[in-house]
Amino acid sequence: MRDMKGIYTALLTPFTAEGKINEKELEHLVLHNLRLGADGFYVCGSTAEALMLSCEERKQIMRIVKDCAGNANLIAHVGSVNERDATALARYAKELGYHLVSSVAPYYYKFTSAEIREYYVRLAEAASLPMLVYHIPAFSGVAMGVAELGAFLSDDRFAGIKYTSNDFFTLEQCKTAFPEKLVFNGYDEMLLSGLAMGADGGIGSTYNFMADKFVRIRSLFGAGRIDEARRVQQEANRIIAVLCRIGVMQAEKEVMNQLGFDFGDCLPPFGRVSPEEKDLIAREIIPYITK
Ligand code: MN9
Repeated sequence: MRDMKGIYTALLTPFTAEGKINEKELEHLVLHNLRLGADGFYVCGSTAEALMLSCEERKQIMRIVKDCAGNANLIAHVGSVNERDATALARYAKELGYHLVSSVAPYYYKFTSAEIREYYVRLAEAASLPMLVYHIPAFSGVAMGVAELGAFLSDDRFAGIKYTSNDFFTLEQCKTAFPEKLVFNGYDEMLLSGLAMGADGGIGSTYNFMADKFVRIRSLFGAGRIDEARRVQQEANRIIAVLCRIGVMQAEKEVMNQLGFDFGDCLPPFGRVSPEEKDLIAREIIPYITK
């Protein structure tokens, strides 16, 4: 079985001025992240604005990344409250040769636990790929505890969880009960905490431009050099605190633009970054990033 542990960049989506996916810049981003040491890519997740894209656009992104990612580990987020789209995307991920599929829980309508479970099982079966449950209660509004997450982990069709929550007790309980399953930490600012409680790696949006810091945190942690790992986490967190003040995804795109990429803006209804915020990024973030 392929080793899927590690540091995964949740890729941003660069757009042209006309609002089309900028293929060239997406390739550039993937290659840049391979240079920074990322082990793999989480494709079409929240960070990619995927829930605001059409099925065709999501397929286009999946294709571009597959074509330039070499031997990196690839996870396709296929989730949608439109299960027919999610199913088509899951099949497409398999066809392209992705290693895992992932999905946010179906949201908005307050589906029951049984409905959510059946959604996941149908998707995993449609893809014939192991499923990584994307647990992000703050965004999805779907709360899942040890019982619900454990029900997935005990099933062979499920590879593990992308765990975007700061409830590290639940993370630990899941990993301890199912040590052979993958658990990825989802909040970049708490990677070290997640690793300490048993996570196998992380998937994050700020990795787009500082994957090297997270690779370093993971390897220092693995070597038992906790004080040094914490210092790198502190460096990353100084940057993340600024992103949070501005709006994480809009600010991340501006960081890419200031690094010389051409990422455009987030899609509306996301707002634009103001001139003052651009200055803040230039002063407080850019000097601390590997070019
Ligand atoms: O999944 C990302 N989550 C969201 C990962 O974007 C909702 C994180 O990388 C956060 O953006 C990051 C900043 O809070 O930790």
